[in-house]
Amino acid sequence: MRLSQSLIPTIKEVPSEAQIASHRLMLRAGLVRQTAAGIYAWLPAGLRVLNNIADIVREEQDAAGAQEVLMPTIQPATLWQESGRYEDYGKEMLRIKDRHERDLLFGPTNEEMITDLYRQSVKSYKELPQAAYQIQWKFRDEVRPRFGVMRGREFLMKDAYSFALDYAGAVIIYRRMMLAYMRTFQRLGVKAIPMVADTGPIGGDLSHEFIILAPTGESQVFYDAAFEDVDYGAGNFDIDKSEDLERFFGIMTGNYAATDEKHDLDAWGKVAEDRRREGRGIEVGHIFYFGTKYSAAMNFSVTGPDGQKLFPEMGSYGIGVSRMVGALIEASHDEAGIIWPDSVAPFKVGILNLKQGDAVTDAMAEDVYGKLRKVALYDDRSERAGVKFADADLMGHPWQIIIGPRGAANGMVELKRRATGEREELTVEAALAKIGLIAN
Ligand code: 5CA
Repeated sequence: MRLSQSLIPTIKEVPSEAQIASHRLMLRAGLVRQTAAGIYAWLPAGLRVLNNIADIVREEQDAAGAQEVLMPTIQPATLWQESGRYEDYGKEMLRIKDRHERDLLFGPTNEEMITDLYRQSVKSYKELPQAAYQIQWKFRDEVRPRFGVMRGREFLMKDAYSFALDYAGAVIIYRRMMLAYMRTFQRLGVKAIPMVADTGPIGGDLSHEFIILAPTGESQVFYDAAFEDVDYGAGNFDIDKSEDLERFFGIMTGNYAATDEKHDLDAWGKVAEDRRREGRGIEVGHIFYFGTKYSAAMNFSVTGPDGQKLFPEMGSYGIGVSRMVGALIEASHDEAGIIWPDSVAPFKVGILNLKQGDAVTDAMAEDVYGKLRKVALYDDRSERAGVKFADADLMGHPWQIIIGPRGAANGMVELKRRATGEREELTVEAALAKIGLIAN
């Protein structure tokens, strides 16, 4: 994209309404704009990040055997009356009436709807186990939306739901999902730790939340060093082998990890001193096993092998996709701006034309842009070099190709790596080869 013709409104001033780094940087880098309290519009650069995260989440959900669906954001109240949650959910639920005075709501989560969809079509034990997921907007009328997209009212969630025939089957899916989550976070370039959690309004008796480590996170976390060097990749764990899942789950649950609310000093004291780690973290995911809570309440049963009636054992699994954008920034930024992990960056490369209007510089910059059209943001504005340097650092492109008149005259560009600040002078070909984009 050409920055001169893009809706990427960077700002130099620090927005006064933003209390945390990621909120400030998302506004300053032109990723989002607030349209009402806790409700945000995603501008082109922000949307690219959101989509990149969603793509990684999707690939790992597919690999875990879940199938993608898309349910509506608006739900009939009758479904929630069946489960008994319509009254329980309280003021966080946005309730709507249509022109026929029918009660609707903007979904805060989808346990009831997915149970209804399965109830309509799945009748036999032979069709289970199954898992389905969607990446869809949710609305929760939070009393105090804050920290930008981290605690919004409208937010994008990946929510998955599973149906198994018995407890043992449900546990296998729960573990697969946990492994899929750890793989997702690894690919997103962040360290995440699963912790035993309360189940809240979703209910159930087994639950973990996933905290990613970020120095500015909202909760204090205590964990064993064992979490630091696990490789969650397919080379280490086969997601389709139950013995691998068991080994994985053993590492995740056999080592100490807790947020400050659940911190247990006795148990912590038993962790070897050189293995104790402390930090700050942000909750980005939450998974639940709740047995037959919804299937029984909503009368969804299948016929078992002996003709008996079985209520499927269910679980649900959430990742805050839009919160993840803020959380990644909390985990990876400096004084100058965002430092995107390569896997989610909106643009892999920023091309900085330091002398817009100079024939030789323009020609070279246009040539480089021509080669990198899909992955680059070309700063072709008639701005001072200083403004372009500052904005490129603010926007956090992993690589910058800096093109000035002196270098251009000799066929050279400067290549800068955002994360380390390293710069070197190279030919265009060498720069592209180094970034790994020569084939694009
Ligand atoms: N039904 C379950 C799992 S599908 C569920 O709703 N779980 S949840 O309430 O824990 O939400 C899942 C994830 O959504 C959270 O871990 C968090 O990352 C994200 N989330 C929840 N509330 C908000 C919010 N107000 N703003 C942004 N993200 C949120």
